[in-house]
Amino acid sequence: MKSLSMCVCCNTLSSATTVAVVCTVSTVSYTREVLDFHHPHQLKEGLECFSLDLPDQPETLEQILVDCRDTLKYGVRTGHPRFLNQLSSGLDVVGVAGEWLTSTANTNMFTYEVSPVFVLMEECLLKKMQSILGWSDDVGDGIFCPGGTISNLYSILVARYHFYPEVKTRGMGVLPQLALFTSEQSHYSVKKSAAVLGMGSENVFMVKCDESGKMIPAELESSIVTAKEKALVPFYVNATAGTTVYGAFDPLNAIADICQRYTLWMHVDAAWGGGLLMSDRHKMKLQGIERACSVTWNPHKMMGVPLQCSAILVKKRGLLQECNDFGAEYLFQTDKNYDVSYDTGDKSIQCGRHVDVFKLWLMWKAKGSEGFGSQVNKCLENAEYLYDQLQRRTDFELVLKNKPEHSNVCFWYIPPSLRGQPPGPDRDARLHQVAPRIKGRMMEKGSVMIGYQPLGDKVNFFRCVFSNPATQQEDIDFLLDEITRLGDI
Ligand code: ABU
Repeated sequence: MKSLSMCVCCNTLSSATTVAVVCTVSTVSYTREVLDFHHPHQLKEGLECFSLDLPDQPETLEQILVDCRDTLKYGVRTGHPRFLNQLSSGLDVVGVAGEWLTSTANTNMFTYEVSPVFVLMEECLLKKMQSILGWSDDVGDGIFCPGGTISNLYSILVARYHFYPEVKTRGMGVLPQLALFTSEQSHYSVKKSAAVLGMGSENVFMVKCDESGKMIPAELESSIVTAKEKALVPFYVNATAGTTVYGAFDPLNAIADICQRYTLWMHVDAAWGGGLLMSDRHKMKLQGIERACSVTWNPHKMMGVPLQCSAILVKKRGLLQECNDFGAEYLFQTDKNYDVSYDTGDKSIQCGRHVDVFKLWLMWKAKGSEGFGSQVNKCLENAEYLYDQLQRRTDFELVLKNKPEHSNVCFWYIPPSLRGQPPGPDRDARLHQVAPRIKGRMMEKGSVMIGYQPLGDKVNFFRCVFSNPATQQEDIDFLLDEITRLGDI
């Protein structure tokens, strides 16, 4: 089969003969860096033939091509196997083709009338994802939306509507003071959504986690009791399947038991961890997800779909529509010549909605479910390899002692000046500066990219995440050697 392949080093397309297009091309010696870093003022001032200024007169075609080349040149090569900075990475050639075709179609997801094929593809993908979650055929609904934060926001919106449908028309005055629960390691979007939806971020209870970053069910229960004692009304629990920093999986069955006991809406934020459902080896880490009332799952993370591609899945069919519909008569006429239940746009809080489904559908066709499973396995093997290497080396310290559950690996680099120094505030203060300094040097050199952050009482540490199946063990060896080189300057 003749197919296109994307060069991860220079972002160019070329023709290649392969059996199946599965993932990005990987090479061991790279001709391009991950990035060619410039400070904002340098890019704004303009570089060589590249200027951000908008002309009054049209540019030549030659200059337009230079603009395209330079846009990639001064951007970050997120498809590079050494881009380990973000949960979304990689460059899947079928996904890119899907994105191009989507732009060529240039249509809108709101009605079947203008998106007949894409609307049916969305339905087909949502059903497939629901069956992977373990939901039965007669339940389930959902919508693709712009990212995990918005998917999580939808979960709170529909949960509130489920318990208090009159809020849609009568507003906040009909509500008691509601309380939400999420782990202290969960994504900040839960607090943000509570603020956006007028519930107040202070009414989000941050439930304590164990040392590996998992929510402690007993702490959840005692937070619920505390909220009730303060005359708040608990209604929503967010459990996380794959936390952003540690990649931890909350104990979903234990949380579901508590939600059942207190009649609370259980949402699972599987934006990051949902991809593991595609792997027979790893899907058991999400046991209990079938009991959730709603789930966020971002195929643009672990499944390598080009940004953006995020789904909110809701178990109660019809709830999204009831919660959000306003039946604008210029768009959602009820006397159309087809089954208007396929005008799915009124389920959304948006009007116009980008087509995010085609690239995922096309990739699923090209890889099959098993292909996604292999990609996930490869990324988690990379994480294990990094974990093993870190254990062997004396110049690094793991943040978590146990084998990673997801592809997140967190660690400190200990520069020679700190080796042998006893633990304490002085060492912590100095260690806190190490990761940002090395990261700065990394970016200026452009050789590799990896994230860092403090967390709880832990000073800045590196977080390496693998979601690009093109990353090889050589890249991981390079990462550690490069940190050592840059850290010892
Ligand atoms: N929660 C959005 C993705 C965060 C990250 O890439 O690290």
